[in-house]
Amino acid sequence: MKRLTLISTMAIILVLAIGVVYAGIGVQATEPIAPSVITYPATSVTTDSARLNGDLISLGTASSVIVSFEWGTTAGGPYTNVTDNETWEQMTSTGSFSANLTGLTAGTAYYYRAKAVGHGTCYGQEMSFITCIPPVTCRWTGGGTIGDKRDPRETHGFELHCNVDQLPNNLEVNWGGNHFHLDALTRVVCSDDPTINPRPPRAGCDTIHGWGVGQYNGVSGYKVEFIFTDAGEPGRNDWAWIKITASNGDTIMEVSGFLRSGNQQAHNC
Ligand SMILES: [Ca+2]
Ligand SMILES: [Ca+2]
Repeated sequence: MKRLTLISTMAIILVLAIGVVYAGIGVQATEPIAPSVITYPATSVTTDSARLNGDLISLGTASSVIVSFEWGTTAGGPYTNVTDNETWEQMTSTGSFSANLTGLTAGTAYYYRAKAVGHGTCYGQEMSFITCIPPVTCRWTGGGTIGDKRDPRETHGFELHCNVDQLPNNLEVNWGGNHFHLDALTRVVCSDDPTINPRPPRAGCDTIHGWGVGQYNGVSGYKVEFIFTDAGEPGRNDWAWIKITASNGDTIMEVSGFLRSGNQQAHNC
């Protein structure tokens, strides 16, 4: 009887030992596996903002994974910023995710990578984008007479903005008893001509090219296109071109040249 009891006890110990071994194998089978993530190109890039995109392609062994982005202005890192807590996302299944960056500097390269934290941490490849350069915005005032003394006397005066919605936008042109009055600026482009170097530079642009509609001798429906440059002071190196056309395309007047008198002045807004 005692012998049987001893055998039974040994059998129980053996079964327990095998159980422990199997349990050990079971732990090994569920060893943690880190998630996998891909960095995608940025979208909605503006002068001061962008959207970063990523894709969680595997959760690994975790039931949920926290995704975010590391970003900065140095290629290859170190990435000095992490998308803030509000844009952190806890994902319980694979899929895409994104985060919006704001307050960025215009015309600057940014580098970023997606990050996923589950049972371990993984990173996507680095991607980059460059924020847009803002359009030049200036205000223009002045006027004068275009051409030399052989040309018919023309005078013009204006206050204009490099934005059709930024008012006022006024232009008056007088020649030979005729006059043109700008009713609305319909398009405008301001730029910085590298060959024009006003000293000192007072504005981010030295050239304004505009299109508009207005009245010729009090009658509406006429078009104007013009270019004015500011080469500093006095205004004799400032250049101007004005063309006024009827609705059928006929040229009413066109004049161009350096200023005989007056001054055209670009200002920062
Ligand atoms: Ca210039
Ligand atoms: Ca000038």
